[in-house]
Order: sequence, then structure tokens, then C-alpha cells
Amino acid sequence: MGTFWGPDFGALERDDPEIAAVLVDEVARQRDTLQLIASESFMSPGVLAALGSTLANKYAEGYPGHRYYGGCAQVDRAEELAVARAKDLFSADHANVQPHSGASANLAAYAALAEPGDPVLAMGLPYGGHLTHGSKANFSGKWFHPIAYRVTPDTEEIDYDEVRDLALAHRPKLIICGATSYPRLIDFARFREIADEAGAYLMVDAAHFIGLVAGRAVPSPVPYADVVTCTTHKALRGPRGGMILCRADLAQRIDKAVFPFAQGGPMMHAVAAKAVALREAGTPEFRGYAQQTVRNARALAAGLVAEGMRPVTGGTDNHLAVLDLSDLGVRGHEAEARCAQAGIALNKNAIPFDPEKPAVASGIRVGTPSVTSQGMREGEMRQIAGLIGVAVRSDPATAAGADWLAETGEEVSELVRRFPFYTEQEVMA
Ligand code: DSN
Repeated sequence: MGTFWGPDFGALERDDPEIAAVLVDEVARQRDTLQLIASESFMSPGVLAALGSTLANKYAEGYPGHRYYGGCAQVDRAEELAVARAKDLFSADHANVQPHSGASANLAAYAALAEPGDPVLAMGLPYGGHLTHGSKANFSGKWFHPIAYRVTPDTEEIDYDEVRDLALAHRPKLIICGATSYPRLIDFARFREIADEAGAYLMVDAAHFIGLVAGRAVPSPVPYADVVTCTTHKALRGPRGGMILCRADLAQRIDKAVFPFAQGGPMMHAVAAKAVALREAGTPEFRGYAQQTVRNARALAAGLVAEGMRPVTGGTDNHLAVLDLSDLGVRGHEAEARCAQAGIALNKNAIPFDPEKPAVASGIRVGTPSVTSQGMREGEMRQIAGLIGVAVRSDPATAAGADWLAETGEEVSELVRRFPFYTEQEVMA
């Protein structure tokens, strides 16, 4: 192999100690505390190497073989590999690996499939949807005509009858399924039927669960959707970024919607890192991780039930669980802060039909991609559930609560020290 001009941490420490310290402290945070944010996981050293490479210097507007800049032979190879690996892994006709993020991928998908002002039917944010699914604060709600479907109050699962009724009443151009805090499998076949009946395109925002699809731990939306958008971080364990998969007949529209409509130059270091992650995601090891992630989420949810929390929808089929804390008399934002004090990173989360404001929320969301990547299994999930239970019930304003939080923090440190994701050598290069 030739010389690889990679990240030089020593030079950064010497020239910019302030930022070097941020990098060191964040490694320490990720290593010394528990990561239960459902939309996060750990990138491999290979993915990190591609991200920190000189590919970041290159402008490459356009697509492989058709760039607006010279000198693109190497980055073309990276993009061709990423596209081929994505198509192969997900059995997709076409893949665009240039979106800078999931939100950018969604902007491009809207642009490819609808016109401003068109009705778009998607899950409402308070029931587990996403900002780009029609929030008034986002392009999707300002430039399109959003119609929101909900979950049923009794099962808290998607109300497919309501989806159909709204689709037939409003004839949306686009129907979106996929969510950020929905713990159940989505019935893609049912959505396909509804979209066909209403004459709408079906877009699946698979950002949260595409890694589980890659690892064959949950069903794939690709056979049912016109377009699948996703992120490449989260459970897929790639770089922060987006990706779009689609049918062959929509390929040109999607490509033009990404560039030049929504974006300029692609981040070729991120594209190369996506290629690395997509190769890793096709390995038996990744399959084992994806399937264990789901088993761990079930075990964690069951453990939290034993701690007096109510799981939204009664449990989970994927990598996350949403827990209603009403019976404990603790609100989501308090639970998030108490857990943070004990070294447990998770987020407050609205429950369906939540009486609290989103900034307060009645629940929390927990996810298992990170801890599963670290090698933890069901036994550790039961231990973590106990730690969360103590932290959530500990009021830091009382002396006893502050002590419990400190003790929980020590137990968290002992646990995570047994399951490092990165070796010393990898993180302190
Ligand atoms: N921020 C992501 C999440 O946490 O679910 C969604 O974009």
C-alpha cells in the first residue's frame, strides 16, 4: 500500500489545543458513559479513517463520469463503490449516496415526487414522525400542504384506517411512512395498497431502521416504496449523512433533485465513508449486531417495565422503546437530566397524545444500537434498566437523590469500562 495521509492528532494538539481538548473529552464521554440515544451508534475505525481523509478537499459536483471538475478519478471510484454496495445490500434498482443528511435526502425526495403546494400525508410529529414530514417549522410544512395521520389511542400503533381515509379524502401526491420514535414494525404492504388506491407515491423514511434492514433484523421497505430515504449514521454505523434508494424509473429525477436542486458539491470523504460502512453492513458480524440490537431493545423495555415505566405500544419490535413515566410522577425532561447526571445519555420524548409540551414531555426514548455495538447483551440490558430506574426516581434536590445518582454513575462507569468500542490505540492515534 502507498502512503496514507491521515489524521495527525499530534499536530492538532500542538497547533490547536482547544479543539484537541474537545476531541479528547468527547472520546472520554463516549467511552465513560452509557449511550442510549436511539439515533446514535459507533462508527468503525475504517469509517472514521475515510471521514478524516483528504477526499474532503475535493470538489466533485455531478456524478461519477459526469463531473463539473477535473481530477475526480479517485472520488469517482469511491462513489461507484458506495452506489454498487448500497444497491447490492438493499436489492435496490438505484442509489444516490450524496445527500448530506436525512433531512437533505427528504428535501430531494419531495422535490423529485411533488410540487410546492401539493398535499403530503405523513405521520404527525407528536405521534413519532419527523420535522421533515410536515412540521410548520420546516420546508415540508411551509412549502407543501401537510396532512398528518396519527396512532390509535388504545394501541398507540399507526391507525391504518385513518391513513386510508385521509389518503382518499385529500388525494396526496406523496404518502410518507417511517418515524423517529415508533417502536413497532410498519406495514409497508398496507401503505403500498393505500398509496395505489389514492394514486400517491410512497416514500419510506427509513432513517431509524435502515441499519436493521441491512442486518436482516426487520423487513425491508425497498420492495414496496417508490423511494426510500435514510441516514447513514444511526444503526447503520456509517458517517453522518443521507442516502436515497429508488426504482429505476425514478433514478434520474432523484439524482437531479439531489444535485443540482438541493445540494452543490458532495462530501466525498463522507461518500467514501458510506462505502466503507455499506461493506461492513453486509457482513455476518453486522447481521449479528442488528439482530442483537432488537433483542436488546426488547430486554431493555421489559426491564424498564419492571421499574414501573409503561412502554408505548406495549413493547418494541426494533431498536428503540418509548417509556411513559406518568406512573412514576416524573416528567421526561427531569428523567433526561437525572440520567445525564448518572452518566446515562437518553432523551425525553413525547408519548402519543401527550398532555405535556415537547420540551417537557411525559416520556423518554431509549435505543440499543450503541450498547449493542459495544458487545452488551440481554443481561447488561437488565442491569441498565435497573440503573435507569434508580436515576429516574432520584431527585437531585434531595441529599438521598444526589447520593443515588452518584452511586449510579459509578456503576455506569464500571459497566462501560468492560465494553469499550474503540481500543486505546484507535482513539488516541
Ligand atoms: N434526530 C433524529 C432522532 O434522534 O431521531 C431524527 O432526525
